[in-house]
Amino acid sequence: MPAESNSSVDAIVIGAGFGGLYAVHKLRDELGLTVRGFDLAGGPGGTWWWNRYPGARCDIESIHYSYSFSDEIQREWEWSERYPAQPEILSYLEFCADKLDVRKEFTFNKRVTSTVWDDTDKTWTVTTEDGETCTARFVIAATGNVNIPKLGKEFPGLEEFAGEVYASSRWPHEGVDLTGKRVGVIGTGSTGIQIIPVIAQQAAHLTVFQRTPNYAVPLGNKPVEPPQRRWNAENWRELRAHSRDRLLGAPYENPEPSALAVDPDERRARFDELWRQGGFQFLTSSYGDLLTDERANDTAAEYVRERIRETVKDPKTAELLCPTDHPYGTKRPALETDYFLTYNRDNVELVDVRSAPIEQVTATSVRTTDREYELDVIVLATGFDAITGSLLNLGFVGRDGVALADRWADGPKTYLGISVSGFPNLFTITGPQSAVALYNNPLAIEDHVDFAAAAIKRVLDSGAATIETNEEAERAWGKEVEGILNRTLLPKANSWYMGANVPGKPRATYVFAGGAPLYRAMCADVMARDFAGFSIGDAPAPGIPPMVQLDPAVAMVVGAMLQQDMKPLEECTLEETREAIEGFALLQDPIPSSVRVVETSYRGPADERPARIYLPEGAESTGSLPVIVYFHGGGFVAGSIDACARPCGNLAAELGAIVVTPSYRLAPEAPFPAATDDTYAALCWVADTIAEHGGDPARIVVMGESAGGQLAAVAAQRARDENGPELLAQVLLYPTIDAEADTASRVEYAAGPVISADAARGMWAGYLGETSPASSVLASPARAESLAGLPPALVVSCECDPLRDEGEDYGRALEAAGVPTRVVRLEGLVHGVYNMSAYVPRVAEFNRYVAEFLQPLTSRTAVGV
Ligand code: N01
Repeated sequence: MPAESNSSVDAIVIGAGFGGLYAVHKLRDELGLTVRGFDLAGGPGGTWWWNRYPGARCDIESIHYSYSFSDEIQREWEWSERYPAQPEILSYLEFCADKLDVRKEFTFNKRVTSTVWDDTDKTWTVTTEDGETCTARFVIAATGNVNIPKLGKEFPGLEEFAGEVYASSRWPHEGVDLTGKRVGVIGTGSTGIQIIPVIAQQAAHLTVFQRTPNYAVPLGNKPVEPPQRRWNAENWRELRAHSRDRLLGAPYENPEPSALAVDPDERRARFDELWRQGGFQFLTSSYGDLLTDERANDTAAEYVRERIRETVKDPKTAELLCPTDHPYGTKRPALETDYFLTYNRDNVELVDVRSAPIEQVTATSVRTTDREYELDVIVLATGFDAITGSLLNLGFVGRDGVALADRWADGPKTYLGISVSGFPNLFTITGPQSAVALYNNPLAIEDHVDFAAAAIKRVLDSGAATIETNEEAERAWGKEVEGILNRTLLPKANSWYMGANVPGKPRATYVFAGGAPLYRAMCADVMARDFAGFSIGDAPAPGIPPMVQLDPAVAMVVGAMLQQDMKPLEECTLEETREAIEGFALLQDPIPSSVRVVETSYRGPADERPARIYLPEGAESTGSLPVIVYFHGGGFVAGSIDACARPCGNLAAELGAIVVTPSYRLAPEAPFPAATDDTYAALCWVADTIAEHGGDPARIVVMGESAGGQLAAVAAQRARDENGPELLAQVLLYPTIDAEADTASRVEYAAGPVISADAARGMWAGYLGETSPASSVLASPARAESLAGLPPALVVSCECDPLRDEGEDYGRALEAAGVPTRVVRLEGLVHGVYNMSAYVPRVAEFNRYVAEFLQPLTSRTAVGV
């Protein structure tokens, strides 16, 4: 299409890389919109059009680093190498552009200089450097994250240099002959690590100016042989299955949980194996705590350093190449081919510009504070004004004349990394605060374009003119993303992830570090709730969805669960459910060594049942300690005294109380009312015998978690009604109270996370069987004739829990009946979280509330009031 100087279309797409090409196809061919595209490059390819430096290559396997949306493209394109080089990726994108027939919508060699919103017409106007304008209702900014190069502004005198200066990302298309030349490369990031070995082979002499040494793991590149190519073409579906369910968006094997949980020999063998294999798997498939635990990270960091020392002959150079100032993986992990070996060449010299910084470039040299290096060529591999740079370069001015540069003066503010309040109908593909840095880009891009297209369709179908997020959603997202980032070690590096590589750029939250599956689940939750957090036209935005409200530590646990291919509980068999509930033990802090554990048993109505007593330090000698009888959760069909051992041990230590956990018969083998009969019998047994262990039978508290909370509530009622033990209090942690509860939280959090409303219903059905009445007070204690005279109650609920409201309602009903009651809701937490203490620091709040609640009760009784 010939470019018109003033045109109007439905949507403008800026950028013709993976994002822009797919966006034009999607909007034009699936939504039927008119679309124009602009790109400063001379053709399609995005970053792969610009980055033509020697050695430029992708470090995610070709089969994974490619589009997944088109069967035809997948079948027809054959990759020649495990990791594709730049020319091959560029050819691939040109092939895709032709296949999709999208080139004709793009105007190339066009620099967009401003993108301005008109709130009267509800349109954007894009203006290019040569004065052309184009208006459209929607703009898709698909400008990538690393395309505004720093270009040496930090080196005084660079413009005076009489030799040649090349920026890696602006490499001349015709190539550069460096034969016989003295070349200096500044920068040892991913680009430097690729370009240095190639230049070293050509140049007479190569000086590498290194400010920060970088970890690099072997790439392990090799050709894809013809039989494999044929197999790939036929089996790409299998090859790509699970990609989106893994941290990086590539189907790499899941890691072992912790580098610290295995012995050093086993760990070394694992690192050796992954080192030999090459690729990102060294990070993603070794140990799951490398990016969250510094001690775990040290094991990998030290391994890499050892390999550097082994490879580089000169010990001084080797030491200079060993990174020590940041944990492994906290800068974008680099992958190398002969990088460290290159320093064994006679024509290569490494200069440490951390200890002696570059102070001046002269006509013939680079001068550091301690020496001058004569050069013919300077190569800048110094990185980019990443993530926000390319967007700010488009001159965005939104509603009320507010410039994006001003809104983001302190760092980016976005919702999902795809939308900005005050900038309606704008979608930033893999924008700031999206999963950009840790998500295989072609797939991340497809997800974002699909999201944008769905949002546009929603607007068009509604007849409204705009879709726009708001500041509340941005704040919630910013808090979530920052919280997740701070749970990782990434802030420990001065990287482009942190905005720390460009002088003057604010250090802020630029990346979503929770990985692809969590990010996708959050976006899916937004979509499933009719674009929650977005206003469509003048309609008020639906509230922030649960996944975006999660406590960041919980979000990380949920993200890890999503990577395990775990079935939702409602789809599990009984055995799978039981296995899943026992698995929570992996998420718990160990029992403090001060707590003594006594294995015992009690006589239940049907059989002799195991029980466990946790004695805090000095219990037997002190005598007369308060006693907590704790019933485990598990939906009446799962759970055990093993699964709750660690929380109970900690409870005993933190409260200085004796904790007793009786086992009880599980449904469906032993249906209702077996569990309540057992637990009530256990309570009576404790009252009769606990004095032998130093417990005070006059100060017994019943407590339970989830279904155990229901059993505790029922036990309290039975103790009242059947002349049972006098209880000091009842503590109900997010209890399920009524099989047939019809509450708002069962609707709002119907899909969980962690437990869904359907899973809860399934467990109740398993407990009650076909015939038992849900209305029996032994099943639904809220239906008791009277709640008066029950022991004081503490109900702790979790905000993002389908069962939240029934527990809170029960608490309010107790209070109305005159029972001293406290109801506490923990924001951002989920069902089952009491069992995640090793990963969720806020679990400590539960025991703090319990201690606070029980303290006056226990001390009053102790003094005989
Ligand atoms: O840029 P970088 P990059 N004085 O910012 C140094 C993608 N990519 O182009 O660490 C002296 O990582 C700087 O030193 P320091 C990939 O996402 C992918 O290498 O700031 N030195 C650092 O060593 C990657 O992360 C692929 O102390 C200065 C280097 O320059 C992203 O692009 C290949 C300096 C910059 O490293 C960017 O990588 C290539 C100064 N004033 C790139 N300023 C693959 O797919 C900067 N440096 C394989």
